[in-house]
Amino acid sequence: MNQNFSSELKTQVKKSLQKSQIMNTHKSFKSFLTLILAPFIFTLSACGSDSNSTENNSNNSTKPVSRNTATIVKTRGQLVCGVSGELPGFSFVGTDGNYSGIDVDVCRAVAAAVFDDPNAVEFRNLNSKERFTALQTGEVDLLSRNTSWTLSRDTSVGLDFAPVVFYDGQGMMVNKNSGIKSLKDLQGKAICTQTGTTTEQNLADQMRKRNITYKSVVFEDVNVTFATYAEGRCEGITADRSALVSRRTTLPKPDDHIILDELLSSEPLAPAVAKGDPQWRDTVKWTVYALIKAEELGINSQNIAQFANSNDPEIKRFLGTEGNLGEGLGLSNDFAARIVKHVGNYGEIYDRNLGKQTQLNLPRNQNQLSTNGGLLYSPPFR
Ligand SMILES: N[C@@H](CCC(=O)N[C@@H](CS)C(=O)NCC(=O)O)C(=O)O
Repeated sequence: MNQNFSSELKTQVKKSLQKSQIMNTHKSFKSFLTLILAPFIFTLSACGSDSNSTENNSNNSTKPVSRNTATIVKTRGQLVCGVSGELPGFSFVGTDGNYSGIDVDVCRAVAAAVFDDPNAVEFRNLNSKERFTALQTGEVDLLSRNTSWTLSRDTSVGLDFAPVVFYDGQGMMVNKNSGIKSLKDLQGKAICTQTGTTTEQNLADQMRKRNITYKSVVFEDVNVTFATYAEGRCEGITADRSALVSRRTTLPKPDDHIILDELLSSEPLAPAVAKGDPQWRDTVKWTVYALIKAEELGINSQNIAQFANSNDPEIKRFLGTEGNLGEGLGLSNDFAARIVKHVGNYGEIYDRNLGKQTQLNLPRNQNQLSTNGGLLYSPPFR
């Protein structure tokens, strides 16, 4: 399915910029000021911005929650899933209000496991800065939003991560005609990025390491960040490579922009839940593993019915026709079958959102199964 995101994004960017100009709320007034003052608020320093101040939106004493999200979700009859909504291929809301993307499909897979209904999900758009608080306060049950697994997020920020759904790395995008070929060519130049991300921190680290002075231009709103770059007010823009590829499709002339070969970091993107809720953590964890295991076993949404009478013990356990693996998670024993039936296996999800037939056309590389040379691998279903 070939998707054209750019016209929908243009409308959203316009709305975002208009919102900044309306100034009828404190937040939009802040955005307005940020936009207007953008050229003046940058940090000019080899150390970049004060990286730790924006990463952990929460304070350092985040306590594990004591809630039973599985029960809350079941009682509500719906999963509330935090996504970005602004990244084609990962999580994107079209003008028709429909969500799509690999992160969105992870939410749907959890709903399929719990309710046998992939549509029992309410999506909430969260920007980089607000995402962790939304999880900690219980505003969302699950964060499935291009979020990098890091030590501090796993400890002081109070998250528990499910397995990685996309192995990524940070990249830098520049205009093809700028003559910029590597990070060192960005000496003294302005670089746009979004606050509350590992991106902001990695940029500071990498430039400091190379002794490169640059102007850090940071925004809370992804649309403003990319619009500022598109207007030529930043010579470079940095984000996860997948995000750069995704958002490049929304720029007025995507082919005018190139992503430099240099990689600034490793960014393992994984769903997360609030720490202190082991049953819910296991539910999300084994939902992701079910997607991977199904691909390992060659089971997909189209052929799953043919496996109903399989006499392979591993397949029987996986599909729940034998044993009681679901019970340990508080789920039906056919939870994995529900996931595959409704949402597909990992490969199907990847292909439909990021694969060759999409505008992103991201090669699977590290996101192949380990048997094909990648990093994806499921522990045994036994
Ligand atoms: N993976 C990095 C970066 C994630 C991130 O939030 N990237 C921005 C830049 S593209 C984004 O997705 N923004 C979308 C939004 O705010 O809705 C992290 O976890 O900190």
